[in-house]
Amino acid sequence: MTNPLYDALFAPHEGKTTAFVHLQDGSTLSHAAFLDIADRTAHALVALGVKPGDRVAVHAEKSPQTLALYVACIKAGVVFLPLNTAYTPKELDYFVGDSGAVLFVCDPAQADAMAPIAATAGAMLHTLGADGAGSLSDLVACQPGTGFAAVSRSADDLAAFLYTSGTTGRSKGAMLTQENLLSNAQALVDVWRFTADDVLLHALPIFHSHGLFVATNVMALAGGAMIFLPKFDLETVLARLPQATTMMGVPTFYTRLLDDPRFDRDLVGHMRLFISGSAPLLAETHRAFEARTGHRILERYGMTETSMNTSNPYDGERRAGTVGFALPGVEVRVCDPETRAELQVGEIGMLHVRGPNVFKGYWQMPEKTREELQDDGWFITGDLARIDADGYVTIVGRGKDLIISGGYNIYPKEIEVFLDAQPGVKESAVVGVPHPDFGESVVAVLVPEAGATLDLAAIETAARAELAGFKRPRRVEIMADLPRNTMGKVQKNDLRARFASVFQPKID
Ligand code: MCA
Ligand code: AMP
Repeated sequence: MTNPLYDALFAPHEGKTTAFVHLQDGSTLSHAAFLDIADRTAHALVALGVKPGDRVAVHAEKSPQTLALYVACIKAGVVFLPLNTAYTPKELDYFVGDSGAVLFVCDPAQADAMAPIAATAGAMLHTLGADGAGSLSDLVACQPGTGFAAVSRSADDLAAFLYTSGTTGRSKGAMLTQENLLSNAQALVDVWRFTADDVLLHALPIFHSHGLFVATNVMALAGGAMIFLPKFDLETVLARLPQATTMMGVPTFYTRLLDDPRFDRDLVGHMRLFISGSAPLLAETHRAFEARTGHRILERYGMTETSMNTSNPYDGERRAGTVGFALPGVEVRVCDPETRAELQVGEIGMLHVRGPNVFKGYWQMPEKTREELQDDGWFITGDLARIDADGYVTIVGRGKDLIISGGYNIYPKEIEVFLDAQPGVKESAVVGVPHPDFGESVVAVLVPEAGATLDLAAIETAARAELAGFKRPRRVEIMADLPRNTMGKVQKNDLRARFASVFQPKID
């Protein structure tokens, strides 16, 4: 009986009394104590009737108990589906229903709002709060501790679902197998030299690939410890860095640190490694970071569908503005976006990736899967890139209409569909423009119907009710017409250029 992911990441640490999770309140959970909670949680899942292959949708704050629920799912052969805590009930309704989740775990404070969603989807509803309390925890507390026998899984069995939005239409559930997650964790521990001596400063959310798989799976495999913070809070991060050896973050983490003069060489001289990803790290941030701290940030590149694909080297040159080389076992190539023919070294085209990290497909979307995942295993990333003669990959742009704000993906189409439905709006266009804190932020251009006066306050209220906060336009502009080319296509480049500096600080 084997469960490759559990056997590699967690089984070796059963009974180990060294620290796994350091919490913000100063307390610590050992590997053994954490795995004890995971075992109890796995027993609770079974008691609830959750079976191998079932989906468990989780909309809960970051806590050791939420992480233990993830491990319990792996051990019980259940598919873990984490959901951004910022999602509104309207957004969650789709994910819970589409995934066919049998159990929906939410925050106790939101139980009333979530009950209709669970009822419609036919899912059981349980609660788990940031403090670890809730109806699920009550059930977990009555279960036996260690001794849950890992459910046998093959490498190809599903371990997790992560929804990613699409440039058109509905969000897609990316199905990730045990092998996808395990192969990536092994490659990253190897190339980034993680060991049991490492302490990772973990301030990322755990509902995305970055915080859950890259950070947590790597630390579990290495047998190290995490300083597990509920979110990125500058004061807390500055206070805890002296106890860490490594940190992973989105570029916003690093620009926020650089904005504070207390972040200096003395504070982080002891650190082994800073890693950045999820969004482009500006070359100027890379250089400013080195000048201030003496550390060269190691930038890597990945996607929800593939986990990590490339990384700058640990020992060699960490080249600013590039995302480094293909990871061991992963192939990358650049192809013509139309013909899909492979391009020459140095040419810009669509980046394709292939390897054990590449997902199994989109849940119940065989056509979408075929569009992006070729029969020969190559996945079309939607990112435009160049590979230099020495193998460094540079992401030069996106072939997909996508905004990345503070590491969160925002699909303009989704916001446009919402805006177009607002009273008095004839049409809309949503673009991302540079933002000093979030890298990019959202500008919405609204075209009113003839004679209509738009009620922007009402639109803002509706946006708060329907869209996760990070997706809301930070700036709304009204125009009589959208710029279009002769084919009638909206010229988003024109809009991006026109509003390029709306978020830039004014220089007097
Ligand atoms: C929060 N807000 C945001 C964002 N985050 N607005 C735009 N972009 C954001 N990223 C808004 C909230 O809606 C709220 O708005 C206000 O900011 C304050 O919320 P708060 O939570 O306090 O914000 P924050 O602490 O400033 O958060 C910024 C953050 C956070 C620390 C950068 O967004 C973050 O942790 N980002 C990491 C995302 C991540 O893990 N991405 C990995 C994806 P209002 O006041 O109006 O209500 S995985 C991935 O991309 C691939 C696989 C990869 O390669 O890793
Ligand atoms: P997600 O759908 O959340 O997995 O986001 C994946 C997307 O984030 C990729 O397709 C890229 O567009 C972007 N991304 C991730 N890491 C980087 C990076 N280091 N540089 C540039 N873009 C990145």
